[in-house]
Amino acid sequence: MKHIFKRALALTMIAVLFAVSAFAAPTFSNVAYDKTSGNLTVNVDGYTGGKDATILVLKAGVTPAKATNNDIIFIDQVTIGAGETVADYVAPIKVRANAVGAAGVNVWVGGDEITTAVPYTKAGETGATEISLADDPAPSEPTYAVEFDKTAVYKTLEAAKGAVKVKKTLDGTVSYLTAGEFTVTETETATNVYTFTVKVGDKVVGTVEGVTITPDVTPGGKTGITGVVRYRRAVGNAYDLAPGALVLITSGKDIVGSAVTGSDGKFEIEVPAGTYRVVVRFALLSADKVTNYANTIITDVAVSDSMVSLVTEGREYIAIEKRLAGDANDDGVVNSNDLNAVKKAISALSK
Ligand SMILES: [Ca+2]
Repeated sequence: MKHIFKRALALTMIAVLFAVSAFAAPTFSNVAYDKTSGNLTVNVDGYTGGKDATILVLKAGVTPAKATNNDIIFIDQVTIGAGETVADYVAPIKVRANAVGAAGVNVWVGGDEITTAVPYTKAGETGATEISLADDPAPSEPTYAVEFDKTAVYKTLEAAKGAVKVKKTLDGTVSYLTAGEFTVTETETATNVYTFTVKVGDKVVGTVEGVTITPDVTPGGKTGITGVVRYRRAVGNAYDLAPGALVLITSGKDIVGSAVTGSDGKFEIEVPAGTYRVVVRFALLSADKVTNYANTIITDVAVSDSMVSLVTEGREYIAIEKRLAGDANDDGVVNSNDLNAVKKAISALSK
């Protein structure tokens, strides 16, 4: 049979419930308090079927022998079913605990097989374990500190952003966040100078001002075309440095840049980003002759954010080829245009 004791009767019942002779004490298999529902779940195992089992929930620190009416939060008795060994309780203790001002409770069990009330003791503890009814304390808020070495040289923005560290301090424990645990966004305040904003989630945890990037190629610096010009020797397939070659950079019909190669065959012409045609003209000079070479024309040369080192396809320099017999218009190829040019010249002469 099951008894639900009114508190008015409880005090007198306690003495009775816990005063019977018994066998080996059953053990707690589960004690759990759900703060949301206010229910305390208690499962006790090891009873004998047909015996009565009792639960007593008291204000923390109070023993059954010393309990007063206001110390009793919950009391119940169940009869263990035939062949069963378990007593299960769900005790709605929240309202009563609030009413008597209990911030925590102890759970005691008794019954036919327990001579003296047995408290619930958490593994590893001694005595009655208090079950706190209070809400969990608010978790400690970590603090963050952004660290960045401004004395180091950063060649790229990404390298600088990757050097940002975020130190986390939580309850006195210091650790560093991993790269995925924070974000770094940048604002460019001057050329190659940035302010970093560091966030953990949506929260700004720090900024770093005056982050300077020192790239190998200075953005905003020179853009254009550079190269070394070589001409094919009269005999064989070797190419010699071509000094005094005229290099023209054209955009459409306009010449946008020009240079003459030095004795090392090099030239460097600054032009803004764009796509260009490069025309290289060369004449080999000796003490008593001038030998014209064919024009080298390289089209669709793209310049974006740096100096483009221009070469003839398959070579490490710009090749100047011999002038072809029959190349009347000096464009490096012999075709019907040359024939027409010659015809036109002859025609003009004959008039
Ligand atoms: Ca031609």
